[in-house]
Amino acid sequence: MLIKDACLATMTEDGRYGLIADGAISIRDGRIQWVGARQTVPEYIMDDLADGAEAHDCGGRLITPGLIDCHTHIVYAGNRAAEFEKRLQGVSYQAIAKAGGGIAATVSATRAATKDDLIAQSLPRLRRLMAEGVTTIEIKSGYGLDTENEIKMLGAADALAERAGIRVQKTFLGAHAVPPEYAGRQHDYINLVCQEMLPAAYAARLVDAVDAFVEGIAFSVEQVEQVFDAAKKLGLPIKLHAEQLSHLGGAKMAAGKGALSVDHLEYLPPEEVADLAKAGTVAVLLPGAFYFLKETKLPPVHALRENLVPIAIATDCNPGSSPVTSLLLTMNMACTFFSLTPAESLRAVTLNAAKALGLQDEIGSLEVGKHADLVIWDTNNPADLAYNIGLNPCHRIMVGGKWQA
Ligand code: DI6
Ligand code: FE
Repeated sequence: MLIKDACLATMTEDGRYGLIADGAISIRDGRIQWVGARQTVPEYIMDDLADGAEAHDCGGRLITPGLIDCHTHIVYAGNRAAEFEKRLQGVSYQAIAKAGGGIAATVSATRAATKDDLIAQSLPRLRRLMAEGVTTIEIKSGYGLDTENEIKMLGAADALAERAGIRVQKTFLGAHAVPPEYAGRQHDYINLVCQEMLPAAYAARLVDAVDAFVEGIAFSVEQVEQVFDAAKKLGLPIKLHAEQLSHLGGAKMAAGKGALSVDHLEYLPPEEVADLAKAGTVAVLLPGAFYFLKETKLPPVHALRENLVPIAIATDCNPGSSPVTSLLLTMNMACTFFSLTPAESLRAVTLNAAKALGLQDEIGSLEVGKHADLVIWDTNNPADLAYNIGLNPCHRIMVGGKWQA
């Protein structure tokens, strides 16, 4: 297939869109076979066209790589609107968690749900993201907190991929919170995560990466090191929720162990940014959670830029701290709250988001050999994606060379 008369944002150049004004892309076997200016389409592709290959005219529209939401908890049951009301009356997120609400409330609802319930409740959220150009999503477990329910969540994530025609990366987040039956026995729970839950989910082929939460309301750096060592034994990449509500040193530890990404980072001191740079760890910023928790402490964006740490952004879609199903709005928030440029925000949901998942050789830019995951937009200006609030210019999406409804 040849897609032509398009403005391409290839995202292959650092800090810029890598624009090709009158561009064309040829696709073969689900991958990008050639990309460049229309006048330079090679002979062999023109021959394929003459032999009946499909041609698609974009009418000058913008094409970007498919968007990647690299940090979500989209599979869960119920919602926490009542908790939102409490927080608006001045009760803090941490106080609600300590009183047995918060993540624990979603754990009860998720345990009570069947796998089919989880799929049915999560599908509308997933479709909403896809309608705005998301072609790859990372989905974490972490609301099951026992072997059976963590596997149920990851199985639902797998089923959603099939159902919706989207790429899904599954992340095991058994060390998200201490489940009620292990209250006061954190150490025993971490042993269960390492010795039973993670190996079982891995054996079921449901784990692409391992995540954890270092925080006062969750786990200590030492406990999470144990989880990461168990992940390493299985050859699995690691990532971490770190420095979201306080500075505990999780990001530094994770980078030291070669983490793919460290996520949130509002409380990361600028002097620890060099550790991320040295390890090639991606900084994943989550403006939806920053906004919804009314956080005021900003992540060290300037230091991340100075140290050339790749910045990704994601919705963090979850019922407690970021009930957000718009990656375009998230890009807008990254610009307004965190001072990213629109070009940085697009890179943060394409190539850098791919890096955060370890998939930078497969997706995230319009380059020969990568999967043909792309979005056609009803605009010719890539800055429009981060600029508009609530207007969705997505015209059509393609995943692996196939148009999606
Ligand atoms: N940080 C978050 O923002 C989500 N998990 C985490 O560790 C929130 C999870 C929730 O409140 O349900
Ligand atoms: Fe999260």
